[in-house]
Amino acid sequence: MTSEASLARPRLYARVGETLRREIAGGRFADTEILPGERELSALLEVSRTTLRRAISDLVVEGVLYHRHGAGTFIRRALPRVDQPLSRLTGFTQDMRLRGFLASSRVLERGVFLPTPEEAMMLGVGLNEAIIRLSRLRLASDVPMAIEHAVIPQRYIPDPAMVGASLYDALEARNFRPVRALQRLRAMVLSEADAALLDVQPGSPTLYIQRIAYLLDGRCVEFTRSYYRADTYDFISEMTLSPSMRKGKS
Ligand code: 16G
Repeated sequence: MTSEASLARPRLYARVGETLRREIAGGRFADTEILPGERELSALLEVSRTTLRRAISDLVVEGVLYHRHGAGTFIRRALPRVDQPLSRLTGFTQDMRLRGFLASSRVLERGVFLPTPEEAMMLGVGLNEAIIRLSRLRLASDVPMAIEHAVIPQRYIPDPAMVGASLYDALEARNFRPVRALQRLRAMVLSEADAALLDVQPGSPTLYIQRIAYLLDGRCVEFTRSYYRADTYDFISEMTLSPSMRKGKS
C-alpha cells in the first residue's frame, strides 16, 4: 500500500460517513428503521464495501446507527422528548396527544387479583377486596417511554377488559376520574428485564414514580408504580415564593 493511499483512506470513510449522516438527517430512509444492505448502499454511494463498513462502524460509535444482533443495522430515530409539568393531573394518552405523539400500550398483565398488603394499605382497601391490576408498556409514536403497574379497586372498574387505550378514559366513563394525586419520584437503576422492555442498555437509570390518586370524596382510586425512561422525560415543577416572604407586599 502506498503512503498516499493510506493517507487518503480515512478521509474517504469520513466523507462516506458524512454523506450517510446527511442522508439520514434529510429523511432519505424515513420510511424504514433498518439501513439498506451493504451491497445496495455501496452501489448507491459508489464506494467499496470495506469503506462503507468502516463508515458505518464510525456512525455506530457516534450513536447515529446501531446494530441489532442477527437483524441488521438500524437508524436511531430522534427520541420524543417530553417536558411534563408535575402540577397537572393528566394521563399518559392525554399527555401524548397534547404533544402530537400517538400513544399506545403493550399490556404486560391484566386481571382481577387480591391486593398485596402494600397495595391494600395504599388504596385503603381490605386484604379481601378485589383489585384490578393493569401493567403496561407505554409508547409514544412507537418509542417505549414507561412501564406502568396500576392497581384499582375492582369496585371502580368491575372488569379489566373495560379499559381500552386509556385508564383515565375508562374511569371518566364511570364517573370515577381522579381529581387529586400524590406523587413520589425516585432515581433508580432499571432491572435487566425492564431495560429490555424500554429498549435501553441494561443498568440504565430510570425515574421511578408512585402515584396515588383520589376521587373528590377522598377515596383512593389508583395506585400506580411507573418506571420512566430517564432519557426522554423532564419533569418540571413550578415554584413560587410564599406571599408572606415577598418584598413590597401590601
Ligand atoms: C400516567 C400516570 C398514571 C396513570 C396513567 C393513565 C404518571 C407518572 N402516571 O402515566 O398514574 O395511570 O397516566 O394513563 O404520570 P391513560 O389514561 O393513558 O391510561
